[in-house]
Amino acid sequence: TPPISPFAIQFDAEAATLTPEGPTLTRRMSALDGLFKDHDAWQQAVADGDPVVYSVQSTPVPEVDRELPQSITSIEAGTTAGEFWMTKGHQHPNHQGEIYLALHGTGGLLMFDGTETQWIDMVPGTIGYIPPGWAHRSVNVGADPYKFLAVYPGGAGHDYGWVLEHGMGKRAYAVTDGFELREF
Ligand code: PAN
Ligand code: ZN
Repeated sequence: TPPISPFAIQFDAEAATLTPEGPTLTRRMSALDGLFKDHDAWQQAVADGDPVVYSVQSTPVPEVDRELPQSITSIEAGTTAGEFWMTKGHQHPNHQGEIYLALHGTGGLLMFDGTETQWIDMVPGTIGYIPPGWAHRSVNVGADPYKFLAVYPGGAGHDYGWVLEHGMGKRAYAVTDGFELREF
């Protein structure tokens, strides 16, 4: 990767966009294999049109050591067998920290260090801090898309297998007055 020159990024918090745009990643339901508690319901949702669950819009900052990439994730509103839609979740293999800034909607930042689970309620203006060594997943617990800005070390890496192996400790389910965390 060639070195990157200083540049300005236009951050529109209202529209939840970053300009200039880098790559956009779209994850449909089929990409969340093995993550929802109810596998049959997940399979049914894949068969019923495989909806987009979330997308991640990056800037042109590369994911390499010592760079500081940013992205905006938008998670659609929805549930699968009562479990709120969420990101896959990952661990940074190099155990580096990260911050999330909530922009729109109502979400949660679920973190798991292999033993303990932590949950941060995320509403516009909340910065959630993810310390090194904590796997993290974002959950949309509202009726609107949940959107947040992430800023993370370019060399952090994304280990998705860790979550498949260890889980996230808790899951967020829809209840009449919001959400409830239940044992994994
Ligand atoms: C975020 C996440 C983003 C999508 O930018 O990568 O929200 O979640 P998954 O990567 O779990 O699919 C981040 O934490 N970067 O390190
Ligand atoms: Zn991360």
